[in-house]
Amino acid sequence: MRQSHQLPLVGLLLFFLIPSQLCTICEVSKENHSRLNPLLNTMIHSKYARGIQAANLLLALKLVGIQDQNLEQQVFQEVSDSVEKKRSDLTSGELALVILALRACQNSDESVTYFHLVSQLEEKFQEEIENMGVHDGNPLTNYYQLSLDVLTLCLFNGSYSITEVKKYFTPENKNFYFGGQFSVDTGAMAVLALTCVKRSIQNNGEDLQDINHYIESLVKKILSEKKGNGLIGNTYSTGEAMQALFVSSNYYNKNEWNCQQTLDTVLKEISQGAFHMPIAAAQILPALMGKTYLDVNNVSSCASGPGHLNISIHEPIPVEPTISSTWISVNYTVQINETFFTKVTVPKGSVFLNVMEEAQKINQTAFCFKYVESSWGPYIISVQGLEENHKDRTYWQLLSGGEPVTQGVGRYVVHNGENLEVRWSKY
Ligand code: B12
Ligand SMILES: *[C@@H]1O[C@H](CO)[C@@H](O)[C@H](O)[C@H]1NC(C)=O
Ligand SMILES: *[C@@H]1O[C@H](CO)[C@@H](O)[C@H](O)[C@H]1NC(C)=O
Ligand SMILES: *[C@@H]1O[C@H](CO)[C@@H](O)[C@H](O)[C@H]1NC(C)=O
Ligand SMILES: *[C@@H]1O[C@H](CO)[C@@H](O)[C@H](O)[C@H]1NC(C)=O
Ligand SMILES: *[C@@H]1O[C@H](CO)[C@@H](O)[C@H](O)[C@H]1NC(C)=O
Ligand SMILES: *[C@@H]1O[C@H](CO)[C@@H](O)[C@H](O)[C@H]1NC(C)=O
Ligand SMILES: *[C@@H]1O[C@H](CO)[C@@H](O)[C@H](O)[C@H]1NC(C)=O
Repeated sequence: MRQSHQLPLVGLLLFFLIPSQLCTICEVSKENHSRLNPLLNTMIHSKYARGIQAANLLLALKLVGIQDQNLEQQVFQEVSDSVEKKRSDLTSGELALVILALRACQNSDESVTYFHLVSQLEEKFQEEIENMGVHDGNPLTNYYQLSLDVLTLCLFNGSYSITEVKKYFTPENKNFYFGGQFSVDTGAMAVLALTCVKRSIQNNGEDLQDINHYIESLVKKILSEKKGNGLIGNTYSTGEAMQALFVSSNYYNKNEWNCQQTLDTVLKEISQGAFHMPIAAAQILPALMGKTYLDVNNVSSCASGPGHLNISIHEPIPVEPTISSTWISVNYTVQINETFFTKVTVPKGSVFLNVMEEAQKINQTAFCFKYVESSWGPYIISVQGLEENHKDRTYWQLLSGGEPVTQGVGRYVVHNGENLEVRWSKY
C-alpha cells in the first residue's frame, strides 16, 4: 500500500532531478555564422540606441560573447546615463533589464556597485504585487516585466517570496493573455524566471512540485503556439520561446519540437530583413547562439573562446528605399463603437503610419492620432482623441484583414487593396 503510493513519487522526483545538462540546444553552426551578420550589423550600427533598447543590445552582445570594447562602452554609457536620469521613473521590467545588461557575464566581485539596483528592484516588484492586490489582479506593467523582475532577483541574489511567485504565476493567470490570446513572449519569460526559481529551491517539497507544474503547463501552452513553419507564436516571440524550450527540455518529448526547423525558418526570416530593428535582433540573437538569459550570471558560459561568434562587421547593407512612384490604395478603418472608414492612396512601400497620416489629412476629426517613440518604434497612444488607459487595460490594436499585425505602425508595410484597421480594444 505504502510502496505503491511512493513509487510513482520517487519516479517523479528522479524525473525532475535529471540534471540540466539534458538541455537540447540547437544553435547556428559555425559554417552558418555568417548568416547572423545582418543581425550583428543592425545591432552594432544602431548608434543611437537609448535606454531600454541599449540594455537589450548590451545583454545580447555580452551573452554571445562579442568583444567589441568600443561598442560595449558606448552601450554601457547609454544604459548608465538612462539609469541616472530617470531611475525612479523606470518601470520594474526596465530596471530588471538594466541590471541584467550591466551585470551580465561579470564576476560577482565586480558587481558590488550595482547592489543598490537590486534592492530597488525588490521594491518595484513589491509595488507590482501591491497593485495587483488592489486593482483586480492587474500589475502596474505586465507579466512580461514581472517575469523579468523575478528572473533578475533570482539570478542576482535579490529577495523575493516563493509563496508570492506561486500565488501570482499560476499558468491560468489572466495576465498571460492579451485579449484572450496567450502571449508567447510573456510565457517564455515566465518559464525562464520559474526555471531559475526552481534551481534555487534546495529541498524537494511542495514548492518544487508546484513550480515544476507551472513550468510544465506554460511549456505546453508555448508549444501549442508552434506554427507549421516552426515559428513559435510569431517571428518576434520565437527567440524567447526557444530560450524557454532550451531550459525546459525535460518537460516535453523530443518529437514535440523540431528545433532545427525553427532555426532554419528564423535564418530565412533574417535574410528577408525581418529583424531589421535593433531590439528585434537583440531578442533573437542569444537563442541562435544557444544562449539563454539564465546564462547571464555564469561567467564561464559567457566568456568568448573558440566556437564563439567570429564577427565581421561590414557597413550596413543600405536598405534601398522601396518607396516608388507606383501608387497603391488601401482601406482604412477606425473602429470604436462606431466605424469610421476611408480609402487612402499612398506610394508603394509605405508603412501603416503613412496611411494613418494620409487619412488624417482627409478628415482630421475622424482620423487624428498621437504616438510616442518606444524601443520598438512609434506606438499609437490615441486616435480621435481617445487615449489608451492602462488602468482600464485599453489600447489601440492594429489589424489587417481583421487579424492583428505583428509589427508596429512604423514597420508594417502595407499592400494594395488591404483592409487596415485600428481598433479600440481591451487586453
Ligand atoms: C506587454 C506588451 C504589449 C502591451 C503593452 C501595454 C502593457 N500593458 O504593458 C499591449 C497588449 C498593449 C501591446 C500592444 C501591441 N503590441 Co506588444 N508587446 C508586449 C510585450 C509582451 C512586453 C513589452 C514589455 O513590457 N517589454 C519590457 C519593457 C521593459 O520594455 P519596453 O520597451 O519599455 O516596453 C514597452 C514597449 O514594448 C511598448 N510596446 C508594447 N508592444 C509594443 C509594440 C510596438 C509596435 C511598439 C512600438 C511598442 C510596444 O509597451 C511596453 C510597456 O510600456 C512585448 C514582447 C517583447 N518581446 O518585447 C510585445 C511586443 C513588443 N508587441 C508587439 C506588437 C506587434 C504589438 C501591437 C502592434 C499588436 C497589434 N497588432 O496591435 C500592439 C501595439 C499597437 C500600437 N498601439 O501601436 C510585438 C512587436 C514586434 C515588432 N516587430 O514590432 C512584440 C515583440 C510581441 C510579438 N512577439 O509580437 N503589447
Ligand atoms: C549569490 O549568493 C551565493 C551564496 O550566498 C553566492 O555563492 C553567489 O555567488 C551569489 N551570486 C551572485 C550573482 O551574487
Ligand atoms: C546551414 O544552414 C542550412 C540552411 O538552413 C542548412 O541546410 C545546413 O544544414 C546548415 N549547415 C550546418 C553545418 O548546420
Ligand atoms: C556555466 O557554463 C558552463 C559552460 O557553458 C557550464 O559547463 C556550467 O555547467 C555552467 N554552470 C552553471 C552553474 O550553470
Ligand atoms: C575568425 O575570422 C578570421 C577572418 O575571417 C579568421 O582568420 C580566424 O581564424 C577566425 N577565428 C575563429 C576562431 O574562427
Ligand atoms: C461604447 O458603447 C458602450 C455601450 O453603449 C459604452 O458603455 C462605451 O462607453 C462606449 N465606448 C466608447 C469609447 O465610446
Ligand atoms: C469627418 O468625419 C466626421 C465623423 O465621421 C464627419 O462627421 C464629418 O462630416 C467628416 N468631415 C468631412 C469633411 O468629411
Ligand atoms: C475597400 O472598400 C471598398 C469600398 O470603398 C470595397 O468595395 C472594397 O471591397 C474594399 N476592399 C477590400 C479588399 O475589402
